Amino acid sequence: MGIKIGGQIEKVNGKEMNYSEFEHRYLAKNQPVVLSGLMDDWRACKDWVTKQGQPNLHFFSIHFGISKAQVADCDTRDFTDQKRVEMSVSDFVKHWLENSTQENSDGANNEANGLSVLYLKDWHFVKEYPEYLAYRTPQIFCDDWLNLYLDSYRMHTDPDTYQKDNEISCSDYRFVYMGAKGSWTPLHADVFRSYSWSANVCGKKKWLFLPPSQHHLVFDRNLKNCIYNIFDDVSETNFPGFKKAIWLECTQEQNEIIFVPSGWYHQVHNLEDTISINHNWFNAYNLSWVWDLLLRDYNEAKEYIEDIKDICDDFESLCQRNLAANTGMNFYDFFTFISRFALVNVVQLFHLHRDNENSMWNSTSTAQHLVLNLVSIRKIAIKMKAVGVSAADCGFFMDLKQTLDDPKFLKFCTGMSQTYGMIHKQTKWSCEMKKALMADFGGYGSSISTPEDLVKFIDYAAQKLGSTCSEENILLSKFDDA
Ligand SMILES: O=C(O)CCC(=O)C(=O)O
Repeated sequence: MGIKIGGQIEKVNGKEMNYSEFEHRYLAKNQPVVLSGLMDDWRACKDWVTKQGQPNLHFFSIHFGISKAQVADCDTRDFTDQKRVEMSVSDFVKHWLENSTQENSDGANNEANGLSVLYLKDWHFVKEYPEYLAYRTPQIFCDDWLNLYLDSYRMHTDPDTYQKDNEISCSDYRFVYMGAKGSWTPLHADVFRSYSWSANVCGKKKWLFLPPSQHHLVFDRNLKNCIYNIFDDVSETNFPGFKKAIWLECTQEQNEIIFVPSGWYHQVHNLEDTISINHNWFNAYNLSWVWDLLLRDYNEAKEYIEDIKDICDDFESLCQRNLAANTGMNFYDFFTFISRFALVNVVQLFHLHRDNENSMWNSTSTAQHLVLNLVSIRKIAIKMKAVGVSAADCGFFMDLKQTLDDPKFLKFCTGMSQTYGMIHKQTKWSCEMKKALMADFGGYGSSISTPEDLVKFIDYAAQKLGSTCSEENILLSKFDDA
């Protein structure tokens, strides 16, 4: 039985789309879209593609051959994913070329010649080659809290389990994917329920999408196991809802970028030899989904080890450690993340206020964006408070003065300011702002270690800004709406 296709993903000219249009039509509505015209000046599109439009595999071997990356064997399942091994890029290219020579000479497909289809995935190319500048993230995808944060901080620091490997694998969520025709990615929703965008530098992909409202249809009765391959002969007994699922489909051509909304399940097939670049990210619009997922994973991790609770000295720490190992962050990491983001947004708002003499500063698109961010962080802090999260348990507290003095935080501020400067074409933050901010917050004696502290801090900042506005205080009124 085939799957039911309910429609195609919309395709639009990305050159005609500004940030605010993308935000309202796709980001806020969590809808997929394919965009053309956003890769015209990418170096990757020249260097990585031959004149005949094929992946320039020799270029990869010569320039990046020594890099190591994850390679999936598309013919071998390993739990919910494909079996993965680490391989050098040059060995991967060698395998690819051997495979294609064999196919050409005997006309046999890979199944017949016994060679696996390999798919190089999750290669942290930007981290490894920051000077090479293979591409520029399109402006509409720039409000990326995940990668911005990881440019200055680590998501999770656990001295017990710290490993060099971990450092690179959790360093960012900007990847290169390379695979021959026939390589594919099983059904999944993205890490942290993040958004992703994926750009086809070369080749063609087929995408199948299922909106979050239909998730339950690809899970078993206990909502534990998800279907691996929707084109398999899926058991109706195990997955009774599957036949009711209605999929959206898309064939993504070379030089097109697809926006994958938060929490949408998708399966992807390379219809030709393909190279793509993809980023995962989240921001104010899907932050609450990230928290919901973390909470669900925490409850699952806890349930899993419930029977050792009585003999365990510090059961809660163990749950948080398991959560970080399985999901990539735990409650404290996430709380640290949103606390630093709250401060960076407050810094930018105060800067905007001081930089703009006129009283209209608070109606600029930048101010509204920063307020939206703070409102969403505040909402999450309230949810975290209900669960009783306290980062003090893991030794984290954010002292305002110390944080503003920390070079990592200053790098974070600069990155944020550059990004928002680009999105809203606004002036950038300068380090001088730090002194001014200290004057504004000199009287704020408390540090932040609980969600309650964080809510108080955001409210304090809102009040302070509100007192400088002659008309209605936008910050406070947005919080009232929330
Ligand atoms: O291109 C692929 O094979 C998978 C990409 C993907 O799942 C994503 O970008 O979210």
